[in-house]
Amino acid sequence: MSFTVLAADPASSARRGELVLPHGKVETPIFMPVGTQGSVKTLHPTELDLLGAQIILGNTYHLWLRPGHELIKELGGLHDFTTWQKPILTDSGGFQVWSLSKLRKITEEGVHFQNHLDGSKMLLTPELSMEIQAALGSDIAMLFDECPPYPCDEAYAAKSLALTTRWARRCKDWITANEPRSGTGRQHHFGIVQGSIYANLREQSARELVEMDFDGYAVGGVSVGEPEEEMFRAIDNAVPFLPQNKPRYAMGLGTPPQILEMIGRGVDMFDCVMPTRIARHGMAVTLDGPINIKNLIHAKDPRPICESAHPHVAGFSRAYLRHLFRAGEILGLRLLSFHNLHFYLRLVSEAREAISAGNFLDFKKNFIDRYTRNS
Ligand code: PRF
Repeated sequence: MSFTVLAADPASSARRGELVLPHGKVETPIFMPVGTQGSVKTLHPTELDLLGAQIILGNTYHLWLRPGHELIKELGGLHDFTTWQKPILTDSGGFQVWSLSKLRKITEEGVHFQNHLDGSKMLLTPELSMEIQAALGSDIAMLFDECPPYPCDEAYAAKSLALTTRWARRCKDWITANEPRSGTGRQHHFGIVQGSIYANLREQSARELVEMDFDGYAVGGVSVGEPEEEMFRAIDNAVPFLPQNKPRYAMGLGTPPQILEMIGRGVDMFDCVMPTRIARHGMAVTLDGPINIKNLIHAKDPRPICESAHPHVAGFSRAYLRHLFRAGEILGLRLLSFHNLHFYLRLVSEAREAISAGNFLDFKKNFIDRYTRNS
């Protein structure tokens, strides 16, 4: 078994675990920094190590279009290409086609779209997505799914889910035919539960994927514009039908409080562009909630960005960080990206400790109370 539950919180569904992958172990709950193009924006891989990042995310869609999975494979796979030698998870591409390219069309075969780089017509299928991810050599490859929009009526959600399930079957067939390796050294594959806001569809999706037997299960189609309660409900409607002994991953979330809420609901893995994206706009997460470092109130502030900041950032005053942003200095983007990722990685690390200590719900409440006090 690649996944072991090491401790379970008696008062919630939170659990602490360990996932063994070809490029190393991952402690869960874990946050995965996003490196869409094979780079976590502005950061050096040694800095990711320094932050304690254990696994990062890459995107099939972007790396397929540029520089191409064959070139990456020729140069030793995504790990050697980027020099990041710890685990990598790749998303399957369908979701990114949907959010980035124009003129998209879904058929039984796959997703037809116009390449956003050169305008050419392309087709991404379940089999091709698996082939690209195998060539990239990621530790975890995601199945090819359709993420329905929000809002979405039940008839559309059911039709979309039926297609996602047929695509999952095609992915499974491709894996069975093409992945001869076994054990923890092989590429792992995660199914993606869809079904929008409909409890019956979420249950059906989870059951069908579990029946096909994957290494882990993600909940997709969340954080697509729905109210937060709907997002929590979607997780609650899927998790009870997922096996205890496999990792669970909520795709594309969230704020620090949302991540703790999800951990309390039994989710083990997270990814989100938010910490690095907002950093480039001068936003920093702190124990007292998010702040905009460009704001005038920080102009003469000698304090560090956050009392929990990493030593590499804690020595800089808020006034200096504000100056860097106002002067357009790249160091500002780098320092806030580093800080925000440190904040997220520290959050999940503290959550793991709290689960082991049996006080996860207290930890969650104290964190969220302080984080949201000023909002
Ligand atoms: N499917 C895939 N990737 C995703 C999502 C999804 O539903 C989401 C939704 N939050 C983010 N990334 N394949």
